[in-house]
Amino acid sequence: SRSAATVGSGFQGAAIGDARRRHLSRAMAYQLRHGGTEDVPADKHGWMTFDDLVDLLNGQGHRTNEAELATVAEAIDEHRYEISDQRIRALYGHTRPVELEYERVADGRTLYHGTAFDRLNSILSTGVGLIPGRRQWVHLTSDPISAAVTARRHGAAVLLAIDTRLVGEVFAAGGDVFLAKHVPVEALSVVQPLSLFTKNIDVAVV
Ligand code: HQG
Repeated sequence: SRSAATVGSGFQGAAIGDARRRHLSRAMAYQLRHGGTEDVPADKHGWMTFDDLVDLLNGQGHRTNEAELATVAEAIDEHRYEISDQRIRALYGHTRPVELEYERVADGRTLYHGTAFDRLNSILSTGVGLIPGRRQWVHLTSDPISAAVTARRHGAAVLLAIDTRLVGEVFAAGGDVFLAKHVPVEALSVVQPLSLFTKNIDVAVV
């Protein structure tokens, strides 16, 4: 991936602590997905200039700069952002409408979605399935562990598996994140957490 120096000001990706990185990434994601102002806009494709994002974040007291934000956005396990031409955008998670072209996947893979136990009735029993809510898309992942981590933000966690053969269209958003406009109930099943580890248990027993 591109080095921070290509967008920055000679700050060559200096070390940044994990806590600071997570803190900044959360603040960046918030602005790029939901925030911005009339003075500091994102365009219809979701792009914001680094200058504008730095101004926004510094206005909130983050004391950052373009090079530090680029370092955060390009960290090895960070897939939330895209950088191009002195601009940055979030790749998923938007509440505002944004024109972003995703690659469709249609290989019938199993994906996961973590949710809260107290939402199951609304998701399954009412027959609604998974809907985007405030966001533009339903967010799915190929990684059951990261789905479980997401679920914990909402309360007592439940892990759902999705048979994507039964979902209209699924798109890859980067990293292990996938998007759909709707996931029908037929495509959903509740995963018993232990089943994720069955292979390991088998190995241990043998
Ligand atoms: C739930 C993180 C009731 C849905 C993650 C979820 C993700 C329903 C909540 C990304 C429902 C929406 C997005 C229905 C769906 N009835 N509840 N019919 N259908 N829901 O925060 O997926 O770390 O908007 O289960 O990894 O939790 O920020 O979506 O609980 O990719 O980069 O409605 O955010 O990525 O919650 O998270 P959210 P999410 P980052």
